[in-house]
Amino acid sequence: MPQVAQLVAAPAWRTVDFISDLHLQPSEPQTVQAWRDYLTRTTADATFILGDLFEVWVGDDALDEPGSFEAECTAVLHAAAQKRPLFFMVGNRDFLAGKEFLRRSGMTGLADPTALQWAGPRILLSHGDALCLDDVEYQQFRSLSRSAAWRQQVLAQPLAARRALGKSARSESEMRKQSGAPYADADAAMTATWMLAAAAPWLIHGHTHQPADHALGQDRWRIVLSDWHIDADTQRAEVLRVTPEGWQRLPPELA
Ligand SMILES: [Mn+2]
Repeated sequence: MPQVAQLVAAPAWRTVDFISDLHLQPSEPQTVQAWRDYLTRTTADATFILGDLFEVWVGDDALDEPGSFEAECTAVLHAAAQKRPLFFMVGNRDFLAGKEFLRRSGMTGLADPTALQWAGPRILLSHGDALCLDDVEYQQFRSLSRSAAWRQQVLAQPLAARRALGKSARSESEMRKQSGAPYADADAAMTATWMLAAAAPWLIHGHTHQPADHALGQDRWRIVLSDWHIDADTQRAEVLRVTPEGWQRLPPELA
């Protein structure tokens, strides 16, 4: 069980949005545009981005490349963060996003998991990958890749080499997707352990691309965020909006 970080909401917050798994990449311009429009227009008091904002993040030094996709997206975030607080938790695709990215985007970084205390029920926030215990191979990679030594070793490689690495990792996962291998879901026992440890009746997470509201009994809920994939045939994108009255799933253009 990882340590649960704590975040106390500003008392004035009434409307809080949660998004994740946008997998932003230059080859999916409609998804990028919908995300940009949402951030520019939303009336939420705060927006939480719970991981896999980017399809891949190869290091914060990508921001120094003039006109890079990363720099462009970071400018969008920075503009949005002037209007309302933005929070960011890394996912399994963008876990190399670091302090410089946070500084330039104006976002506040969140540890995974973090418990949010606000006007409503306490909410545990996570990307969700750490809960998918059935994906044994991935869990091994996860513990390896989150070590300082691994990070250092990867970030010491030239940016071009890291971009190439990111590309091959992406095509590998694409092949796996097409092979029809079933996706792991959050482990029920581990989910219960986390929620109990955090004293949180709600868990909000992404990662699985299986958006749903799971009733866990006794008014406890596991609320799974949608991925954003507007360029695909199965167009989908969703903002989870939480108010003291409850939650709703909105198309981004209505949020
Ligand atoms: Mn993920």
